[in-house]
Amino acid sequence: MTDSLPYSMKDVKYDNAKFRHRSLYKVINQTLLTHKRNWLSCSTGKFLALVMLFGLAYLFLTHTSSGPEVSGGLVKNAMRNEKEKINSDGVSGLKRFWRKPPRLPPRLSPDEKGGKNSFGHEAENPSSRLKWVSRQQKVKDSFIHAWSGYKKYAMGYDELMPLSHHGVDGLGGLGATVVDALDTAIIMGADEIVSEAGSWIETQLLDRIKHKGQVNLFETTIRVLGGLLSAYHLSGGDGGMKLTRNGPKPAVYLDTARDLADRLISAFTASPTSVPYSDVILRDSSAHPAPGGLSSTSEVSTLQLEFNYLSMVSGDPKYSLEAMKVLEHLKTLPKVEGLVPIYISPHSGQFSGENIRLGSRGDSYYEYLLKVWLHQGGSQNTNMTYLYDMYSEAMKGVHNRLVRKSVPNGLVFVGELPYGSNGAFSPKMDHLVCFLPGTLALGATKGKTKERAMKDNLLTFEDMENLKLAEDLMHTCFQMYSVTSTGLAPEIAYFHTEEYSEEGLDGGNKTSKYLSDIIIKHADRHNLLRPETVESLLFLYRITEDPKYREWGWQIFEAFENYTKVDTGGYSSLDDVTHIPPRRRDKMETFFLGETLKYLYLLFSDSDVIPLDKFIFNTEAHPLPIKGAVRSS
Ligand code: DMJ
Repeated sequence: MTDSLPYSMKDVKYDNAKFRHRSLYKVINQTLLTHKRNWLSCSTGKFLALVMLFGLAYLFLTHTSSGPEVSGGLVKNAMRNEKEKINSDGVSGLKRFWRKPPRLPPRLSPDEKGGKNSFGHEAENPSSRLKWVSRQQKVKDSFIHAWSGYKKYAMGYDELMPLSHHGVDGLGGLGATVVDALDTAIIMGADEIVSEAGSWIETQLLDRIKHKGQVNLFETTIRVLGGLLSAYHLSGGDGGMKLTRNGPKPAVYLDTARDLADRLISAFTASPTSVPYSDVILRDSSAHPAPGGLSSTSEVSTLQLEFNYLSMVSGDPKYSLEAMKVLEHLKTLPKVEGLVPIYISPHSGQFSGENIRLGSRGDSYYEYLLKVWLHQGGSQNTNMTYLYDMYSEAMKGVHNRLVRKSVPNGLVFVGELPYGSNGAFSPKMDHLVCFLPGTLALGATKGKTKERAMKDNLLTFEDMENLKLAEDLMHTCFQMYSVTSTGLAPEIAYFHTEEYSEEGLDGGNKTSKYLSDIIIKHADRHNLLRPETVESLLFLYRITEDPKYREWGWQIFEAFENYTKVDTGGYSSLDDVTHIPPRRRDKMETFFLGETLKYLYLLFSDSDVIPLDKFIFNTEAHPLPIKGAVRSS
């Protein structure tokens, strides 16, 4: 090594220091420090000392830190980290000047990777990172705005009516928005909201649970029980992450969850079969079937993540035992290539009717087959293999029976079989089906990146097919937004096929290539601020690392901002997404805070915030730690 080389031996011995840019000052500094001679005694040494003095003076005069400070939690930290990262590439002051280079894990430099991953996606650079950090902050601002409206006009009610400035109890009166929003606030570092929501839960919720009447088993489990359990873990319970110091002790969330579940469990025990009743009367812990006697298939099969986790952390197996009986029973019922009707009878334990779809009443049956399996340890846990088998068979059924392409532009969509496997195919797709791309991607790589899973040889042919379907469906779900005048998706879309077309029912965005592929009927033009598309964007982005999914999420977020934000606080649903200005509906659904904004925030965050291979999101976006995968650091 010659004296003029700009690296000390110490630098080249580890990490990728040789790829890092070195400033002139650092070069001189290290040359001087590593030189064995008494350098001040020679003229070159004196000259270098002079240069160094000038350099130090220059640093003092020119490098004071600048740029706007952003307040709050993870965003603030990320902004700070960003500034540090950017500064560390250049010259930023005395402290950094003397600091030893950090010990980084061995990593390919962007140069070495050609700035791309093996799928050709650009590696994130510091300025694009900053862009996402600031977009993430915008999502947090929206969350704060949504909460401010709720707090002002509807605190303690289930939902906000943002136009009339009222609250409404559409979910039984357990303050569903408070509990649904809490873990989003924890993840975002919205400390004030964590305190407000936490103290409401501590002082009010138990009393509500003891005295309220009828609630729906499914809605209460996914929103309230799921929200409490996730808050319990994220605030440090169960050796959890302790993302917040605000709010009550984690035990408050767990005790409340337990009291609630002790009442909800009557839906299982009161039923003559393993299929629970749909409704519970909280105050006397009794349960009864829904008015028509039937339960929704998705509802009875979307309780297990929450009940299993409660058993894990409480040490009482009864919750898990009751909830898992449902899935064990569903395993034994006849299916059409894994696909099931959307109704089931708690009296007979049999499916009812023939209507098969992945939209309303069917959706999260398929989601939980996969997620409960993953949550219980995936392939490590052989007792649960039947769940993965049911999921895998059902996805083959989706490929074979429900997937079609639209004309003229070939959008891949998932339709319905309203009259069963021998009946006609309907090219109807609920926005709810847009959970599927995310689930398919998760099922393919089990939460790892596609690159990692491929390098480790983990992907089967079936996984690759499912991943491809996930990407195709993701594109379609995004186009359901892009074809409308507002840039927001309708509740339901139909697809133009060889067999089916209707004139004059397009989304209104005349510049969209897919205008005639997607048909939107008048009755289906509303938007309820639903999360499914941004949920899947998060999974697709984290798994494929393709930045286009983030850009799509940003476009959707901007459309929400443009058309659903209410000046006085909160966000509203819309009557018609094809018309500008869209007429507003006086309702802010709890899942806008619990899911939509959380998924957008995470889409713009680093992938190690609530990592997909350590957490499972319940169907209401409440992350629960995978068995054995998460311990506090
Ligand atoms: C949420 O309550 C859940 O995501 C559920 O699985 C489906 N419906 C809403 C959101 O659209």
